[in-house]
Amino acid sequence: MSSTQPLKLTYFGIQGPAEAIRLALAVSKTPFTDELIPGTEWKANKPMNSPWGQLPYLTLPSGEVYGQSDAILRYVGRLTGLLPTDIIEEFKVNELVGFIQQDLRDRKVGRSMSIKDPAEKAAYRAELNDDVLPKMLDSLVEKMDESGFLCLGHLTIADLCLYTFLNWISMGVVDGVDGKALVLGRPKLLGFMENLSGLEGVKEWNEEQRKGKIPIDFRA
Ligand SMILES: N[C@@H](CCC(=O)N[C@@H](CS)C(=O)NCC(=O)O)C(=O)O
Repeated sequence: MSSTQPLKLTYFGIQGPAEAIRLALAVSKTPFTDELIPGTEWKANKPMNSPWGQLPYLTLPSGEVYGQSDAILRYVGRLTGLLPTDIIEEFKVNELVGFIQQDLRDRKVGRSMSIKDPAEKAAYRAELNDDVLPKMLDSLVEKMDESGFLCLGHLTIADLCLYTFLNWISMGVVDGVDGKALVLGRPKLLGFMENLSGLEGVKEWNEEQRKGKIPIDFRA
């Protein structure tokens, strides 16, 4: 790849852990190629250029390739100003990113994806929906300020993580979890989603880039 080419993010044609990265690039108007790999192509050709045998991965203009979604998100966050350079501000953002990505997305909702037994899965999801997620989301809401963002009074990668997580659980793809109700029942969270959805770059990305390709909005 020549140095005149933009960043290239390679992932499946779903939101997953790539969507916060895509949004960070989109809202900051950083040119990038959004390479969407069909599952069949991945199965036939993996690991392609992936350094960890997984998607997503990011190809830099220099041709260097890096994986791991959180590392890519933080790199892109720094590149776009959505991850502050001040060490304490960065700490605040990363603390929220950890809670959203590791605890909410991976340890709680993500873990339920691998439960094979239908009864066990239904019971786990019911507890998730009725008890675990409400408590975790309430603890997040308590920490939010009045700015409409999670912290620092402006958009950061933590906001994009929460926005994409809440969109995901609101799409009806996680059976037993009513993400829409969890958002609609919390005015501050609803305000957050309205704020994020209305940001010029997010709106543009959702309307223009995603139309008909990937479901994008918690109300859809
Ligand atoms: N820790 C990795 C996990 C990536 C991951 O689990 N990728 C999945 C898709 S979300 C994948 O590549 N699955 C296909 C495969 O493993 O062959 C990251 O955050 O980037």
